[in-house]
Amino acid sequence: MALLFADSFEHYGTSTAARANMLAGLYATIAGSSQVVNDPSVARTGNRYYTDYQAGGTSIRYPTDSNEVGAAVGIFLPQMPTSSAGRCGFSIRDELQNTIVNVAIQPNGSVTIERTDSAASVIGQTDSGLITTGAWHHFEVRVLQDNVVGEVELRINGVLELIVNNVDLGTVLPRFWRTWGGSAVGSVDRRFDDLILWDTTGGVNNTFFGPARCIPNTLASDVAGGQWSVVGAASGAAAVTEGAPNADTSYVTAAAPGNISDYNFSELPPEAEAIAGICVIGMAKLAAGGLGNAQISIVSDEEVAEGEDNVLTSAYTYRADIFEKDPATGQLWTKSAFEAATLRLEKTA
Ligand SMILES: [Ca+2]
Ligand SMILES: [Ca+2]
Repeated sequence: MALLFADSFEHYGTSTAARANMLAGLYATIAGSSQVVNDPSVARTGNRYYTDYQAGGTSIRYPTDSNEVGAAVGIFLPQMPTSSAGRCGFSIRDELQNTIVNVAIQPNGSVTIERTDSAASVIGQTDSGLITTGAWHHFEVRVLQDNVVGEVELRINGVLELIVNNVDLGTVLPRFWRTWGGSAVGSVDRRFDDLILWDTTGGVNNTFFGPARCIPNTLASDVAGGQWSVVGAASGAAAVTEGAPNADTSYVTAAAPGNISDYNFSELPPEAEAIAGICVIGMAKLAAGGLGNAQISIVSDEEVAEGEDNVLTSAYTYRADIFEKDPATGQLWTKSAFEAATLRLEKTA
């Protein structure tokens, strides 16, 4: 595993409903007035992006215990911070949400690496003028947490801008990626799209992704013979593919362990030539008390890449599965192989 999570913010809904949905299983904290915005003219991929206000941050948990992690994200600022105290960006934090490093955009368009939330703790700074308003910039950082040989490497739009070696980055493992703004960031609007989290433990995707995109894909149609029932929609694919979860309005359901349904993906855009991996984010619950498991897998040329066997509860909960390699080849996905593959739902218990 190296690609850990990917999000284009397309399926949580918008505004306050999105905040509640994001907190149903994946994100750990959401700042009070932040939201998903539906604005295709600004979004870097799909129709939507995430925007953060205030100094409080939105965080998502790294699912692994790695001391070396990476984060890639597109950031768009409508206006620059007007003071150093209003600088903004994101953090890598530990289990207690203590900062390991901040990546902060300064009023002069430089990017600083801070060891703590104090502006006095800068351990690296790029040239000025690197970040401009009104355009998406691709930020990617690698953090090696160590209290003697800690490292931070920063790339902007795929270009190495900063590397800091042999710094004390504490004794606690990275655990969260978190949006961040200084004490005076106020109502400055920071926009995020195409968030990718990774670590260095895998055979693929264990280093910088470059200016990658998280392209949203939806289920196009049902494969005949599916054993899950469809409620509230014309097809299973339509029931589970939405711009916002609609709870018990439309869904697919299975009663018997072993029930399987397969679904076809939509075509990818022509520019999707290299595929680093597939992140499937699904929301599920038990319809009644008791026990029940469900699994999301991907089937390619009759070979199955299995996702987690999830123990469900009676609360709708988001979970994410990563499929880095085509199970038919053991290699990264190609566009044609992905488009020929199917998504499988199985009630496993
Ligand atoms: Ca998006
Ligand atoms: Ca639905």
